[in-house]
Amino acid sequence: MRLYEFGPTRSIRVRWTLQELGVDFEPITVNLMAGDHRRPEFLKLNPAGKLPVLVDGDLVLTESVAIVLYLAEKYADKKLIPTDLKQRAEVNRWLLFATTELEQPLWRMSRHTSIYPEDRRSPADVALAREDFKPMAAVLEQHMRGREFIVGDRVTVADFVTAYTLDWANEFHLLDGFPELTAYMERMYARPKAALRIAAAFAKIRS
Ligand SMILES: N[C@@H](CCC(=O)N[C@@H](CS)C(=O)NCC(=O)O)C(=O)O
Repeated sequence: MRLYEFGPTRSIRVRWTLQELGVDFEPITVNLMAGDHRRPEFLKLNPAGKLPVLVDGDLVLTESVAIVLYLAEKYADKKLIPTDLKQRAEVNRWLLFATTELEQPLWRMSRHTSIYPEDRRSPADVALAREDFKPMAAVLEQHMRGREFIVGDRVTVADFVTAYTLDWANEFHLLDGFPELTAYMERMYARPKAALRIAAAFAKIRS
């Protein structure tokens, strides 16, 4: 199994899942800063030119959430996805919540603060995205009261995806005022097989 990844990106979600599963994999760095994701060899794997990509035999899978679900189902004995239908539905619900309601404002903020060329960045959209994020974070804050994990009483892939997404929010100082989310994220990253925090992954590629 090969994981095409780059330190501080959404590939963290997949690396975290693989580490928790204890599965051997070959990590392949695709340096986004050097433009390696636009090279023809990589575009053959993912025509979208994005990370992460998982290659497992003849399966070439893109989309971080599809990959973590595939891994959880492939190694079902590790119980990173519930077998109960209603609990699985809850896992899917929170995966979609993380990637639509939480991630999208963060993605807009990242684009308008560091990804788009300076003359195309919109400070007004950054401000709007901050406002879009907060009520959705409040929904999760309320959900996490009295809970250790997002669904049920054991860890699932929804926790890895959400904790990474909250760490991304933390990079924008968006978790101030959300003590449950801050504590939950820190608890998740304190797990022995957790991936690196975004800041640490950035520091590693700069060193
Ligand atoms: N929905 C995709 C998003 C993938 C994505 O945008 N990856 C970023 C890194 S976090 C990327 O590769 N960006 C390169 C680019 O957009 O040029 C997923 O979750 O896998």
